[in-house]
Amino acid sequence: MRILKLKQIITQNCVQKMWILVLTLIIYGAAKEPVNIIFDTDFGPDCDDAGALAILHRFADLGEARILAMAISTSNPNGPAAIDAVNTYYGRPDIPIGTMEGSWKPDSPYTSTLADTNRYPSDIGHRDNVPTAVEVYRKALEAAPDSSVTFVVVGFMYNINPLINSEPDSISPLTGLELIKKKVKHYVGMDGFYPSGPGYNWIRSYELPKEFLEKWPTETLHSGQEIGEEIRTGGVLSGNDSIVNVNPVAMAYKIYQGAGRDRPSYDLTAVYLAVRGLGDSLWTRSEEGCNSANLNGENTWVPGDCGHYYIIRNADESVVEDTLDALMMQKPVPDSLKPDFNEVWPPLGISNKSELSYQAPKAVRQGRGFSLSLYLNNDAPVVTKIYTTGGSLVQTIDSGMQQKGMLHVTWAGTDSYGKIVKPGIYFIAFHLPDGIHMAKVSKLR
Ligand SMILES: [Ca+2]
Ligand SMILES: [Ca+2]
Repeated sequence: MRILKLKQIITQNCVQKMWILVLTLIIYGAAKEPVNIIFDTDFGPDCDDAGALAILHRFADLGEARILAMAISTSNPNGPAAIDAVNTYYGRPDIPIGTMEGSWKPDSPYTSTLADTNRYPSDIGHRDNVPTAVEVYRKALEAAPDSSVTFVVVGFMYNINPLINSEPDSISPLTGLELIKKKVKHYVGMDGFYPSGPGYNWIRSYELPKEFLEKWPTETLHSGQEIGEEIRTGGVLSGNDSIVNVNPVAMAYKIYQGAGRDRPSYDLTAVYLAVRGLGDSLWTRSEEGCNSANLNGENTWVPGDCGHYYIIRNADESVVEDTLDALMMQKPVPDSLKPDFNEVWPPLGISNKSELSYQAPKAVRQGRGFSLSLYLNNDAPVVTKIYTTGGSLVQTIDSGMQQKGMLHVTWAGTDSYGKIVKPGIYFIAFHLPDGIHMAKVSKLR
């Protein structure tokens, strides 16, 4: 997947009018139903949580994820505000944020800088202003469609066990465990060490992982400490001061690890897997097993029928690093071009093309329409369909069988009756054998 923002401002004094066109093109590799995400993070003791949050927003910008809520599993007084600063940077300032109850690891080298509103906008302030994680999660689960939520946990277990054990309240007549059974589809954790050993997040959660593994009712996927350790990312983001000055994630990496220096990608892998799953060739998973933990938080995985799986890396580490860095490096998509999940979408296929195998398309203004160039990795029949934002089909262009290489598709900016369409946003869907690749074109007058 790749984003290409192409801003062409073309001023033309001609007989009729002056046109200024701003074209923004987003190519999606995976135009499928977005994954509903609840993100639980210890944001502060390491900077990879910030990188993971950046990737989550990037997936939301691509229409692959819908972020329901998040909470912090430490008592860091600036933690919620630092998270809000990242959410605000990405244009999602109102995502509900909760905090753990009690006291645990209140310090961080970077959260006070991110929470400084003179540097990065946010509107939360001290952690005393935010609700508990349990309240935020119960509300988010209650509002979500049944069996639709993926829980991503990349920190300690100080919010998850309290959620499991929560009692019915004014938010829901269900217990926490009943709510999870009803609403959660999947659990992805960056937690232990696989197949067995001590993983930092779990040994610092002491007795809680044991209870969690005994009670949690859905299938679980575990990205162990050994997975993220080998994958180093973030340096490309923090090495550029013009990025650091506006992007709080880049600042977190700069303060924590030093400008231009990579950090292991523990939490990034969990977010990546939660949204994209195992569809691409980067990872595979273990056979089904039973994961258990002792009272020190050390886990042991053995083959069995408990629905617990752990991750095994398939691709070379440099491929995974480039994929994650590419996601982190993308700028936020402007509000006007964010995916609108209320839109009626045409049925879309699924593509699992990797981020890097896809070559960026080009768009150039041509008369009142557009010439779109797309690189084909193989010979393929190509049908291009243009939709309104409401999902109505505007025009179908059948290009027939095309040879491998650069393909040029011209859309004259007309509907199927030859009538010029109004300025506005249009979706262009390239139907290829490996899926449907979406482009979004914005034409402003
Ligand atoms: Ca906010
Ligand atoms: Ca973490």
